[in-house]
Amino acid sequence: MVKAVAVLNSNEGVCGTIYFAEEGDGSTTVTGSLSGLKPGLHGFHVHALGDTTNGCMSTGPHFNPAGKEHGAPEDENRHAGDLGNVIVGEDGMYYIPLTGSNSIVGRAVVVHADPDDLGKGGHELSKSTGNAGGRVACGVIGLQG
Ligand SMILES: [Cu+2]
Ligand SMILES: [Zn+2]
Repeated sequence: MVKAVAVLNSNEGVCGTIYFAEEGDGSTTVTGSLSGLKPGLHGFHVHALGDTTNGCMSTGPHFNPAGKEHGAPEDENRHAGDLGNVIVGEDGMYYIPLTGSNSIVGRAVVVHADPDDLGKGGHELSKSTGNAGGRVACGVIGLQG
């Protein structure tokens, strides 16, 4: 099993720790906790760059090695980094590798102010970002022993 972790911080009082564990079948379990978020759904993505020199703004767009449109985690046409929405207290399983050429290690996990419409909201940003609003907290994904 390969494990990774991201410690999320923000200037807005949101913080948390997200754990990734890749199993032998290639699925990755995402667990962890976030505090300081307003109740409801919040867009939750892996962004392409592990660069937080300008806070969450410098983490780039959604991680998208296959050049697809934004979508839901269960969609065929989706960014690899599309993890949907985080509901505080709920853990999920995804296909996001921690090894190989499409590894998310060294990239950033970002939580947003608003719900991700999963590409179906009809907004001009739906097909690129899910119109999930501001980037309220983020953290670089690093390997964990
Ligand atoms: Cu995002
Ligand atoms: Zn996306």
